[in-house]
Amino acid sequence: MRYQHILLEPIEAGVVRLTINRPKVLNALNRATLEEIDQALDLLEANKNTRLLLITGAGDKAFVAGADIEEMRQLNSLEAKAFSAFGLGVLRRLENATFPVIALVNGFALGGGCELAMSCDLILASDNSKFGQPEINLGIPPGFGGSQRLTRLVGRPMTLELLYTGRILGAEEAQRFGLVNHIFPQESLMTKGMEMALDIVSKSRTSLQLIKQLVQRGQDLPLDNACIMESDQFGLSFSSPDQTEGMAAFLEKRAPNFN
Ligand code: DAK
Repeated sequence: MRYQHILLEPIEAGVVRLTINRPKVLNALNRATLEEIDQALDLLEANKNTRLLLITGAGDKAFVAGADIEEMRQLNSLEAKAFSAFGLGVLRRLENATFPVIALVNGFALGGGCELAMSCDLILASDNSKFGQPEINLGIPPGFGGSQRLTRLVGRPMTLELLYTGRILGAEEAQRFGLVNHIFPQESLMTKGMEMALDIVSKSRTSLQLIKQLVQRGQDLPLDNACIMESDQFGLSFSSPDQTEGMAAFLEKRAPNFN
C-alpha cells in the first residue's frame, strides 16, 4: 500500500509505527491524511499479526498541530459537519481497535492533534511536547471530540478553562492533569515507547483485548452495568488458553508463555 501523508512501518513483534508525515505543516491533518489513517486501520485490523500500534509525528517539532486550517477554512457548514464526522469516526476506530494504541507525542499536539492523542490508549510525551485545544482562537469549537474526551480525562472545570482560553499546556502540566502517562527526553521517546510496547505485547493478547473493551465501553455505562460486563468478560477469559497457561505458569513458578 502506498501512502502520501503517513508512514506505516512494522517494527518488531507485531508492533507497528504509524507516522503522520506532513512536517512542513507540522503534520496538520487534512482529509487525505485522515483517509490514509482509516485505510491503514483496515489493513492493521485485517492482519492477525498486528499486536500494537504506535502513532507519532514526523520531525522533531510536532506530533500533529491540528486539523489543516488551510483546507478547513474553505468548508461550508455541511462540509464541515461531514469532515468532523469523518475525523470522529477515524478516532473512534483507534479507541475500538482490537490492539493497544500508544501515542508518542513528540512536540505540538494541538486541536485535532490533541484529540488524536486522546483517542490513543496511552500517551507518552517528549519533554518539549505541548498540548491544547486552541480552536477558540479560530472562531470554532473543537470538532474531533475534544470537548468530550478532555472532559472525561481531566474533568469539567479544567476542560472549560482550556477550551475557553485556548491555553497550551507543557508536558509536565499535561501530566499533572492526567493527560500524559510518562514524559521522556525527546531523543529517547521512541526507544522508551518501544520498550513499553514490547512489554505490553509479551502479555496475554486475549486479556489485552478484553481489558481494552472493558475500559473503553465501561466508562460510558452506569457502574452496575459496567461491572456486569466485567464479570462476563472475566468468565469468558476462563475459556482461553492464556488463562490456563497464565495460572499454570504461576503455580509452576515460571514465566508464562502466551501465544
Ligand atoms: N494547519 C495548517 N497549517 C499549519 C497548521 C495547521 N493546523 N499548524 C501549522 N501549520 C503550518 C504553518 O502555516 C506554517 O506553514 P508555512 O507558513 O511555513 O507555509 C508551518 O506549518 C509552520 O508553522 P509556524 O510557522 O506557525 O510554526 P511556529 O513554530 O511559529 O508555530 C504553532 C507553531 C503550532 C504554535 C503554530 O503553527 C500554530 O499555532 N498552529 C496552529 C495550531 C492550531 O490552531 N491548531 C488547531 C487547529 S484547529 C471541525 C473539525 C476539526 C476541528 C475543528 C472543527 N469541524 C469540521 C467542525 C479541529 C480543529 C483544529 O484542529
